[in-house]
Amino acid sequence: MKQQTSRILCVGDMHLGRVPSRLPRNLNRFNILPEQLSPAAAWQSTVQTAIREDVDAVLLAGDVVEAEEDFYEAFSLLDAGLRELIAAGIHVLAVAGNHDVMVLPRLADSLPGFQLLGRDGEWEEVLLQCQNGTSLHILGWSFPSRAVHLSPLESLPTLEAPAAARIGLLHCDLDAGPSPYAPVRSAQLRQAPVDAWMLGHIHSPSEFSASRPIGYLGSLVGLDPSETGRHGPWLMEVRSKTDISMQQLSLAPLRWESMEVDLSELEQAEDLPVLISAAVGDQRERLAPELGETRLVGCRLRLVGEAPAELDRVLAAAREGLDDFHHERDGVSFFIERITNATQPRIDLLAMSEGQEPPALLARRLLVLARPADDPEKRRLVSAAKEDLRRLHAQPLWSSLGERDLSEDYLVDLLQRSGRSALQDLLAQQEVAK
Ligand SMILES: [Mn+2]
Repeated sequence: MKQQTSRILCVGDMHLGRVPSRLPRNLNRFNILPEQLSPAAAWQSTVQTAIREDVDAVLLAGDVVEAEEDFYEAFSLLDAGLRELIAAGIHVLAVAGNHDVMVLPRLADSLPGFQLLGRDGEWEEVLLQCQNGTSLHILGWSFPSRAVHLSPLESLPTLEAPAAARIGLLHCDLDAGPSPYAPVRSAQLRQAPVDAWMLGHIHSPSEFSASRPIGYLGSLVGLDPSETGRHGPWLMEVRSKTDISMQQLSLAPLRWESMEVDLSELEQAEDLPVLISAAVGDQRERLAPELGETRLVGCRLRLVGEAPAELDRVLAAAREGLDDFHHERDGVSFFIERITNATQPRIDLLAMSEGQEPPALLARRLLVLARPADDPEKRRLVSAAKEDLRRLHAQPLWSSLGERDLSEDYLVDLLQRSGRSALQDLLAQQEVAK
């Protein structure tokens, strides 16, 4: 017998009307218009996807619009998309978040087929008939005012566990302690007879568990550089009450990434732009399988490791030229939003190794470690480290480390990294003491 599956598209915080911040100044060089990157563009492609995929329902988890005042444009885009969905025979249900207390009730009153759940802060449940003859319960609660200090779960009526799956739709502040945004504890959600909770409010999407998904859908588009990674609606497939899967669709046209670039191996500062280009290219390769409908990726770079001489000068020039940076492949463009410098100064080990102070002794050992493998002094250092680590691993506390293969390469790398880190610490202490 064919498995009976209901399919629902779940949409998190859209904030229609908001323009993503920190976009590059001259977007036109990417052949992209700002409105193609907006939540409204993502909403339109969400609507098209719902129709193409012929889903049973679209659920909106609140904060659908950014501002209740001055939202005429957002309102008409929302309205147009909802009408398309309804005309295609798709159920559309929403709960209001703290941003759309007024707008959603008004829209629900004027648009038959668009259903607001849990108006005035009263829990409400509807039974959806799906295309394959199955049904689903959708349970929801809407913000009655912009601030709600009590957990909505406190007023959840006693519910029977129905035969069909029950999906909860709620805008709330999860496990955040006291909050004006409907504070809720995970335990409360788990205790309720609800098979999946789709939440709005926090913009970073959750990892959903395989059997009983509970978590945040995330913003539909990353609205600023802190909203990194994949964003988009989630396709939920309900096979039974205990078999509900979630898959996020990469429909957001704009994506933010934060990346670390290690300068330790960079011989001269002049090569910084080449290293940055290569790092962005690598990132593109990593992201390729999940770029979906992404058009533009904004990268926030953090430089780490030991910096070569003259980095500041080259970095200043690189920052000046950021507007010209452009990496484009297969229709996806990358730009650099910001570069922060978290490097440490590179140590001149040779100069440092003069003298008898602890930093000098450490610097001399690091120089020894850089010699060829057959150098007798290096061999002594490495085998002493091997003995120490063996003894350590034999102790019960460290036994979980197991029988690590203490190869020469591993040991040299470990000693170099820990030695350099200790030397940086010693030098920093000296700076403070000065
Ligand atoms: Mn919110």
